[in-house]
Amino acid sequence: MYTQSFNVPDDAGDAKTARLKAVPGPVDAAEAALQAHFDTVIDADHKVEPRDWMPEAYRKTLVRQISQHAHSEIVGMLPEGNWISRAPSLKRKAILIAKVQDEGGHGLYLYSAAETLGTSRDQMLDGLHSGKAKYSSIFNYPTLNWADVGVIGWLVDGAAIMNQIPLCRCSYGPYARAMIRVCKEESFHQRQGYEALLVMMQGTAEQKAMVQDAVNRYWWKCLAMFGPPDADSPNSVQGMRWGIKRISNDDLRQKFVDATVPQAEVLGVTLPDPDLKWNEARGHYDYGQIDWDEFWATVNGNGPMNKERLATRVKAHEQGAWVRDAALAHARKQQQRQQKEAA
Ligand code: BYC
Repeated sequence: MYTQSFNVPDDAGDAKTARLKAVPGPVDAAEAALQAHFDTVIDADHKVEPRDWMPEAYRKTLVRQISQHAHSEIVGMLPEGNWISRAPSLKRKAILIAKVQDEGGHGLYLYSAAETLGTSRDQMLDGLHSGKAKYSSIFNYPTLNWADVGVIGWLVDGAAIMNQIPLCRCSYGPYARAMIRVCKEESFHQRQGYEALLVMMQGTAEQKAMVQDAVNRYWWKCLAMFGPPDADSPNSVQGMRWGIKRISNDDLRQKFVDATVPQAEVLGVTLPDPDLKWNEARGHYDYGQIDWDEFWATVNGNGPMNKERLATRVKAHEQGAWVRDAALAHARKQQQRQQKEAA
């Protein structure tokens, strides 16, 4: 369904991309040589590695984006995790456990990638738990029925893959390499969600209505996942210049709409947008207005589930303290033993 084939070349000649790439150069002469080498690496599409010099703003942008991404993965475990004990069959339960566990793994790869930039995991988690750090808006909505689990796989993971495949070519090596593995696993997540919905759509009228209801509630929130419109996206200029972002928020959103409409048709659901129609001249689907006020309210902590999600995360972290302490004590013991043996 969604594969690496979505990884299209950058639209370098496009006027919008050229505008997004126009960022100021270094401020003083001392930095100029380092900056020039860094620019050569970026322009040649080579990777920047942790040992390399990088502009402070590049480091900061990466820490911001990668840590937000990591937080999204682990907060993203919660809405679906709620359904593990209520999955309708052993098969669905096993699939869901595997998926939720994968999301935890994605969070760990991403925290590790961010740590290579000199930020500790404790600092990042403090940011999340104190409510200062962002995570994806989509996880602040409730999962009301079993169809929501399928729709999260189909649409939420589908939107995530669309956003994340270009990140496999991100200029920062550790992030790009983490994303390759993440995308392979997300592809399975998306397919399992779609397959679960296909089965429900062959079921009773009530099951079909559950799927349609879940699609109605999640569709617009998934479109907002790609971030604000390009014109209102303060970080895109830097992100695009540095090869962190490869495709703009609006372009990815459009790709997602274009890919999803035929899938909805096969599934037999209606996407809840009266303005959704094929535009022959553009070669894309037109779609209606996203409620950006609602999006920002959610991003700023006032969505329906923000407080509950954060409280659950903080509780899990506190209750896991003994595991971290035990692991550290074990590591210390092992180190002492090795030192004794070496002496
Ligand atoms: N939610 O200038 P912009 C998953 C913020 S997990 C919340 O366009 P940028 C999954 C943005 O951070 C999927 N906040 O920013 C897991 C910025 O605020 P700050 C997570 C959002 O960085 C489990 C401000 O709005 N994926 O798939 O250039 C189960 C202005 O935005 C959102 C990633 O994290 C949002 N939706 O572009 C199932 C991918 N959108 O930081 C599934 C990596 C925007 O200036 N991240 N904001 O205070 C990215 O690709 C980019 O960071 C974004 C935003 C496209 C999200």
